[in-house]
Amino acid sequence: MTTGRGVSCKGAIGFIALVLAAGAASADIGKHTLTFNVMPPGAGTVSGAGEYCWLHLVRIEAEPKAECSFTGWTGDLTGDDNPACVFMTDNKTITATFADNGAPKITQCAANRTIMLDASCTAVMPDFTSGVAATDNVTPAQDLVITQSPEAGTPVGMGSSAVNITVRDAAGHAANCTATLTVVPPAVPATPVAPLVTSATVSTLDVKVMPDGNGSNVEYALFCAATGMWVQADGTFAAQPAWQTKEAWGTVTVAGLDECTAYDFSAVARNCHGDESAAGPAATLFTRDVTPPTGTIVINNNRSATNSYNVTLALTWDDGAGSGAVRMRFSDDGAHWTLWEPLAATRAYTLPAGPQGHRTVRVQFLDRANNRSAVYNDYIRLDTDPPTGSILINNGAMTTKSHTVTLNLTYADSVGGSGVARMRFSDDGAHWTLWEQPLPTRTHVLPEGLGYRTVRVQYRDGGDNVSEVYRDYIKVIE
Ligand SMILES: [Ca+2]
Ligand SMILES: [Ca+2]
Ligand SMILES: [Ca+2]
Repeated sequence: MTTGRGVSCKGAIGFIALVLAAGAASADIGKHTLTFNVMPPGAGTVSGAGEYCWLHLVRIEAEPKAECSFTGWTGDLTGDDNPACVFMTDNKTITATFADNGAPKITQCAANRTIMLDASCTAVMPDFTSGVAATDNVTPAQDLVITQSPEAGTPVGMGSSAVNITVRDAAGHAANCTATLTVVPPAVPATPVAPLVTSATVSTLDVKVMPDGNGSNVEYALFCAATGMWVQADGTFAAQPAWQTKEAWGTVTVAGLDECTAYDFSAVARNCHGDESAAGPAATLFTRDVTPPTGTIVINNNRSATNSYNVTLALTWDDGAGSGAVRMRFSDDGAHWTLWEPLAATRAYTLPAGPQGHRTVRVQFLDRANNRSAVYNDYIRLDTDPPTGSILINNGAMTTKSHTVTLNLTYADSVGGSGVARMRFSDDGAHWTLWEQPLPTRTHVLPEGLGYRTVRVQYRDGGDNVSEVYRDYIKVIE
């Protein structure tokens, strides 16, 4: 066998003579077609195809494409001579087979990509192959097989990782390139809106995390500035936050609260990566106030009696840490009350009409939560009648030699009166002693000189009613 472009077809002559001697059928004489197939398609070309006369000897030659080599003939010619001769005794179809020795060429590798962990902090490898462009000496671009490792859909964690791209031609030759996948944390959650705080009782409040646009995987913690602590899943407080999804929180009943106290709740959101939002605005609600206020009432600075229906009430009230007292009302009999009125520390009050005697004034206070205090009262004796009395000097003696005398005194107050509380004396009806304790007898020194001397007395009761002036006289002699 000879190879190379210098081959001739002379060696085939003897074979032709042999065919003639065999007496080929005359029907075989005429035009015959020589046809080539190329395997794999596009790996090379073959020269010599055409229509030839019977017994024509055709020189054929396979021309491999770049990075290809000729491997042999099949069909109506076998062997691997190249060039080769074909003796046209019939229509012939010959397949030239080439080897593809060239790897594909990647003209553009996949672009690097950055993806974000989703709300549940997972991510999968995206498809990098669609971004790859490659050519091959034989295999058409659309038939090149592009794969990646790790495969698309494989779970990936945070950080950067290499993605190996492989482009394979039909002959199995491969080219590689590398792209980088970077996985970053999920977005920091949006700042939550204020929670919904409802259903106040004396010691509990209901708190609900409200929708804020964050995904269902975002967790929340509930802070209470009033206590400086975090709400736990069971509604208690603790120093550390409890993280739960909105759904898991639902409506939590925060318990163990003080009565009538403001509690403010705000939410913080956290994603699966642990990134926390800013604290949202707070919502505040008071627990209920069920404790009534307390108070005091004093009539006329605690004097025991008065001679006037018009008195002054002094009032105090206290609702402790409660919602605060806001109203008061009054009653003379405990059955009929004035309208609720604004609080005042002092209030003019008119005692009920009627005979003199004790008057009781009752007060009640109201807090913002509508709790009524107990009834507090004070009483004072209304005394409108002045006392009565008498005076005798030295038991009614007509004369005396001494200027020092004894006054005999009687005094009384009317029924229901406050009683005689004071007395005073005067020698001239213009100048009086100070009011003093009443006693049945009292020593008195008459003005100097001889003659008639009159001593005057006045009595005063607990209601400051002053009696008329009672008097007696005596003659001072030598
Ligand atoms: Ca190739
Ligand atoms: Ca209260
Ligand atoms: Ca009186």
